[in-house]
Amino acid sequence: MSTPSSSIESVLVENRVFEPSAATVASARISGMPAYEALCAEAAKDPQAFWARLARENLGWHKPFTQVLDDSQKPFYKWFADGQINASWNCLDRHIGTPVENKTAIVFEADDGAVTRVTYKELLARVSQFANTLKAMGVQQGDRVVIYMPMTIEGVVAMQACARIGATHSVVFGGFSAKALQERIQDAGAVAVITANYQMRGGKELPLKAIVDEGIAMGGCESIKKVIVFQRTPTACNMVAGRDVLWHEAIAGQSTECAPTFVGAEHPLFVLYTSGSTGKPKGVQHSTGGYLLWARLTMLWTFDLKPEDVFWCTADIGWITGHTYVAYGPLAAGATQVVFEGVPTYPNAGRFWQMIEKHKVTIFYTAPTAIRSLIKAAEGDEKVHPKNWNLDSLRLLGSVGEPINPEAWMWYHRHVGHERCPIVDTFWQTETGGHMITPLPGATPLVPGSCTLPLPGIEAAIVDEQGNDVPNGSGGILVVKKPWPSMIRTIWGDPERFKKSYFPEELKGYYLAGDGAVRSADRGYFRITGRIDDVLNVSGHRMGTMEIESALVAKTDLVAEAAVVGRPDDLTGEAIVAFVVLKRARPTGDEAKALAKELRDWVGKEIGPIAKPKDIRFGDNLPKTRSGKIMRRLLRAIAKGEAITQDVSTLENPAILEQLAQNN
Ligand code: 6R9
Repeated sequence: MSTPSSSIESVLVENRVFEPSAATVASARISGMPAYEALCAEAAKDPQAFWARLARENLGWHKPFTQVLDDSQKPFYKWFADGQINASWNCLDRHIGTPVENKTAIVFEADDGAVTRVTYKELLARVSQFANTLKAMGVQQGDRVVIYMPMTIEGVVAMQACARIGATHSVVFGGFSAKALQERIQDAGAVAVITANYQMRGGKELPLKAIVDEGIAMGGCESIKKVIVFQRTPTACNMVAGRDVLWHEAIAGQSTECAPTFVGAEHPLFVLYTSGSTGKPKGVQHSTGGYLLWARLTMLWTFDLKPEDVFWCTADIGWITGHTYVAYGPLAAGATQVVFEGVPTYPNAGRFWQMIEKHKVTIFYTAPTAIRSLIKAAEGDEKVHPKNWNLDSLRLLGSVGEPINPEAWMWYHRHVGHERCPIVDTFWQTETGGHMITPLPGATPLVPGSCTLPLPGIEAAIVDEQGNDVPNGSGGILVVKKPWPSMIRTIWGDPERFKKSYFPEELKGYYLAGDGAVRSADRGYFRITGRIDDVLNVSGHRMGTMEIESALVAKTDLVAEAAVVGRPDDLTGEAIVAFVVLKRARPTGDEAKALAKELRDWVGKEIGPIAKPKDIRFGDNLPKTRSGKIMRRLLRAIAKGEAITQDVSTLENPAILEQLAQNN
């Protein structure tokens, strides 16, 4: 862990401030800064009473909780532990008998533009029927189920059905490789996989089931008893007799009514794997009660959701954003939401704008990397500029996944929001379950590139390496000082790693986010300066450098040693650069090019295409200290193309720097 340098301040001076309009303030649930401050004061005065009030007002409890926070085994905090609840009941059944029951829950737009709608009532029937199917196959409360699905209504149904019967789902992003899938199945000890034969992305039919077969065939997946295959496209796929069943055949004859299984509030709703600073991804375990409270409440607070809104979060259900703001939050809040199967650039880079017009989207939530690539496309081709579509339905924009640079923020504000829509730059993580630091549209004055202030009840702070507060204006380590209901409960199967990763001893028991941050001197606004561990953020996706290094050295016939670092990239935020020492002479020219391609493809196979290094450089060796430690700060400078001005006196082999700095 290292403290980010405070020189960062100089490049981050941003003086533009955008106040919320009087009309937005007037209609907002949290209306004006005094209302925000009042909630913060309520939370500070008596946190337990604050959270208890919100949990009672926002969720339906089968058995009410009497205990709010149990911190007797910190950092293994428990919330509302003696309460009983079901997440699917809170997303679906609760709306039955209210005006929401016949409201559209999901507007699904397929890759080819075909649109399907389901109401809340219909969604409940589909979830119940699939829940009965899972039960009939022997899936029980507490079992883990891996979901490897495209963005579809069925993807959401699969998650909700697991929640309904108390099974813990673990969604694996459809872009992950067979190997990555196998590791997750093994780690979770899953009893079933729910997948599709193929997925459609950008007009291409891509296999999913074949990857499941490959992953299971790699071994160690004996826990898997059933594979359920949703037939997304007419193309047939391999089916293993006795193990595999087609979704539509399996659900036939199952009742569309299924009583929800009420579970303790701490029951693990899901495990979602994310990259950390070691080679092995962490299974982030979330609770049912605390998680769902925050999923619903942040829909109401951050997005100030109104009954007539059409909400669209573009994230895939394979990421936390797709869990909280597709599969759970919008449904728990009774919203109409758009679910999109495809990619932003197909059939052209105007797809998002076209869909906003077509579905009259009012709240649009996407990632800076998507915005930056659409800016580039619009600047290169007038025809895909958002001005070609009617975006008047929009009232609120959101950003998530990585810092949004002020230029991209301004473009989003002007060309998508028409200087009328507030932008909520939401900082949060897989581990936090939902938004942590974010503007509120009807209260917070906006500063481009800043996620502004913590939500009420979230005690975010910036500290030094001993856990002491640093003054506004100086950079430091982002922590959260008090537990909150939707926080990570543990790392699946590895409580020790949970403690070490998130509650290191030197930080006074604070939650360590893993990001650096700085607060502005004037307003105390937070600005995230990037990860302080060995985690990269590539197009809003977390990638561990160690994970990529492990994948590279797993190519044992070729690679002797590898070091991976990040380099700033205009489009993807960070780009992956790998320095590789081969078991043969250092290649140059065409040979180097061919080998770099081979290694890139290898990493794509080992982890997934998102982990492929952009740049691979071969060296006779890596820069190391006399004790043999790879000097990553030097590699980072080389990757950026910077001259080495740092102290290299501890370096064993200084000549290597020049060699690595040359492009192969
Ligand atoms: C929700 C999500 C978490 C990491 C996080 C940070 C970065 C997310 C951000 C942001 C600056 C924002 N991050 N939102 N950085 N501003 N608004 O993305 O979860 O995939 O776990 O990534 O993403 O570095 O630590 P996850």
